[in-house]
Amino acid sequence: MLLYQKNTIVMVQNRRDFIKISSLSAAGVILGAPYLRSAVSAIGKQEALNLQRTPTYCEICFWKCAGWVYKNDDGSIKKIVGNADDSNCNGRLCPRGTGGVGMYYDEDRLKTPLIRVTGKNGEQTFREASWDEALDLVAQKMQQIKEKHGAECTALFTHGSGGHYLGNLLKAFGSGNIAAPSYAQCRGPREVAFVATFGAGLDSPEPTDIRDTRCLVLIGSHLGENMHNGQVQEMSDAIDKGASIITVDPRFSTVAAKSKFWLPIKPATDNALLLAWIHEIIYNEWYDQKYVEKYTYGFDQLKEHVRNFTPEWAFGITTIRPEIITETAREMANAAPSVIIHPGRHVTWYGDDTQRLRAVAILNALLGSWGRRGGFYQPEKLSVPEHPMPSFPKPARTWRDAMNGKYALADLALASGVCDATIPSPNLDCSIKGWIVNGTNLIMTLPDQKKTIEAIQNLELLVVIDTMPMEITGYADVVLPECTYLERWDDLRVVHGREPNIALRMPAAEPKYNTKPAYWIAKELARKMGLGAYFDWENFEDVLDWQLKQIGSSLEEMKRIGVKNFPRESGPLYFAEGEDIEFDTNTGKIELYSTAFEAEGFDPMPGYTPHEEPPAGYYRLNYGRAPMHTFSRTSNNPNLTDLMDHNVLWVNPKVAKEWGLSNGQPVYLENQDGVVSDFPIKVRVTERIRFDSVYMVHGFGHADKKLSRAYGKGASDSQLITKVLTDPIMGGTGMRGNFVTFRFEKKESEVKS
Ligand SMILES: Nc1nc2c(c(=O)[nH]1)N[C@H]1C(S)=C(S)[C@@H](COP(=O)(O)OP(=O)(O)OC[C@H]3O[C@@H](n4cnc5c(=O)[nH]c(N)nc54)[C@H](O)[C@@H]3O)O[C@H]1N2
Ligand SMILES: Nc1nc2c(c(=O)[nH]1)N[C@H]1C(S)=C(S)[C@@H](COP(=O)(O)OP(=O)(O)OC[C@H]3O[C@@H](n4cnc5c(=O)[nH]c(N)nc54)[C@H](O)[C@@H]3O)O[C@H]1N2
Ligand code: SF4
Ligand SMILES: [Mo]
Repeated sequence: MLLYQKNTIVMVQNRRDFIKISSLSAAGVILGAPYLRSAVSAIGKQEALNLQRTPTYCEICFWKCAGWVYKNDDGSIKKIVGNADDSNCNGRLCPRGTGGVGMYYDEDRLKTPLIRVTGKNGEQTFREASWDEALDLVAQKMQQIKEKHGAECTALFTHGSGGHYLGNLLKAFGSGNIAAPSYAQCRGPREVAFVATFGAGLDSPEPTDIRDTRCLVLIGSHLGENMHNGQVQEMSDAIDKGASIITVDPRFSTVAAKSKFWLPIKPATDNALLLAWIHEIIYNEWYDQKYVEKYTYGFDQLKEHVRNFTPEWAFGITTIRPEIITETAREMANAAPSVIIHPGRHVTWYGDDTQRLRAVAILNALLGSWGRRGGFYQPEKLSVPEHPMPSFPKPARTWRDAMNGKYALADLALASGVCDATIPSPNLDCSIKGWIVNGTNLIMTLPDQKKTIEAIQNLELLVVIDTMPMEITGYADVVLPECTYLERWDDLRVVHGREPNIALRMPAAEPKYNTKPAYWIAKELARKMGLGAYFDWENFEDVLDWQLKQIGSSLEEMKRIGVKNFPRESGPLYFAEGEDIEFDTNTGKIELYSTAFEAEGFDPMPGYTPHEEPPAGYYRLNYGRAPMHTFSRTSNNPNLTDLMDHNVLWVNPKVAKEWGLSNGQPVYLENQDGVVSDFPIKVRVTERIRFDSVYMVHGFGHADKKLSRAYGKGASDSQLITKVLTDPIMGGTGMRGNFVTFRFEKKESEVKS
């Protein structure tokens, strides 16, 4: 815990009580005009305010659709619409993107920098601070950590635009620990699996050629509830054109209703289904023989490997009838190569996820869909040069050194790994001592909240840069309020789609309250830390203009058009018939048999391992997305809470009957480790979920009263995910191995104040 006294920092204790930011507003400290004025001058008087519409790209999720912001006569924001020239959205935003306005108007926003202080009786609170004071404190504390432990004992957790500037700051400081939960808690396993197979990852937007596909296989991926805009649009076009959809999901998802086949698989058994599909496609000779012969490595080993993985074998595991397994395999083969076995995006499920995604990649390879129309196209590789800056020092150690040789195949830092490396252990030379957390609500995002909080208690500094008083801000030593994406410049958005394009984000309004953009925060911190040379520019507009001029555009042009499309330069979208191709793998081939996995001591071909099943009276906790919300970040957004303000618990009628549950009845949930949900969640009795699972939308159940619309609404899946199934190959944190039972009341001792 830090105290700030006459420019010195005194460590008074290591305990961090969660501070409800609401205590501040109760004290009635409201910002005065001087703060506002300083914010305006920092951004510069914007001619933006005179434009009828200003370009932006959305930050409500990371599909990053480009749009136009329209304003009222008084300069306040009226609405956001899609930019018709943008391939990510084709002029149409999703409900969340339209509702992004609510983020700007949310009166619960963070309003000014805050510093944790301890009162006489040991009670911890935040007090308001000026930017100068708050940033001085951060800079001094970072310097102290550097002197005491080394710069490499600091880390950045990030999601969203600010990560680039803050990442550069951290690298300049001497640390390479830059982690995003959107990797080890999201798409990491599929990237590693596809790199091992095709020598290329998938990135975002994924190069799935859905628009021209004839068969789309969705394993878990619940497109339509998962509202990644361009993909959902392409899927509905493909359906209109007669493509068949095969959905594998224990839940009757929105897209299951549009599917030719819905396979209500027993949860945690997908690997068995995938192996049986591979078996059927190989042994019925439905694979693309020319493609497999020319481009792949290890076919004979694979054929032998899957010999006994028959549909009959898989039936016993998955509950999917053998004839359906064969029929769906034939459906895919009939469409090949215009078939996509979709890799999904949030794939950290059961700890064997990289191998599941290997099976997905192998299926695509056998059907010849990689590099083919209606399968996976070859993405463009446009890049925008970085504004000149000195090279970064080499960090003395990185998060990887703390992993003791594990997860060598992970291509990005693991947020969970950095969190682990913050808890002192005999295996660590030095645990991490300082965190900067930007735009990621780690308490709701990393599984096993107790561990995250334990890590936080070991820190000497926790800085949180956020727009809202979310769970993570309550643990901060210093809270730095960022202005919303509608009030700031940011890096150019670069899309490597079929054709490359860029989009501009510029402020549509002046920052409300005493908030600042992340680039400004990074630059100011750099200056205070003696690293100003890395941010050698006056205004961020100048950086953008310089970058744009390098690629034949200008800021002036981009303000007018918002999105600029460039001609494709990376060659054709699809492989030519018989073309010689060198894949970026050890063998130069598509590896059905992974030499990279073998070298690391992992199975070179995916197998099947059974997973734990729910004990009697417990149900597997399943979770997913709702079209009108993004994670926990929108759950207080006034426009979006109008559409949905709480989550509900899907319960199969058989289970409901057994427990005497009725529609709308509130229940608490208790997991296998005895953790009881903070709040009750209302039951929704529905045939759409299997009897062995329950389902809820992630991101609800906030426990901070300062979130006036989200507080106490529904339950938090994150709170109940205490058991983590870690992927041995890349360290992804499987989160679907948790089981819950129903509770009708809580004991007094379980009620949090
Ligand atoms: N509206 C909205 N859209 C979003 C987001 C958002 O927050 N809101 N977030 C975006 C992000 S970052 C991501 S990563 C994606 C996530 O979206 P997806 O990648 O589509 O997520 P999944 O976890 O694959 O999908 C959840 C589905 O998996 C099913 N499922 C659960 N267990 C199993 C199982 O054992 N086997 C199978 N086959 N299915 C199972 C669930 O029933 C549910 O329908 O969504 C993106 N799009
Ligand atoms: N239990 C559970 N855990 C999950 C998932 C799940 O479904 N269930 N999904 C996983 C997946 S797929 C992903 S990608 C991750 C995502 O996890 P995160 O990236 O952590 O997403 P959020 O929880 O929405 O946290 C976003 C935070 O950013 C803040 N924020 C919003 N806009 C801005 C901004 O402009 N600037 C700044 N500085 N802050 C901003 C929000 O207020 C919020 O505190 O979570 C993973 N973890
Ligand atoms: S999909 Fe929706 S929330 Fe995501 S960037 Fe596009 S408009 Fe915004
Ligand atoms: Mo994600």
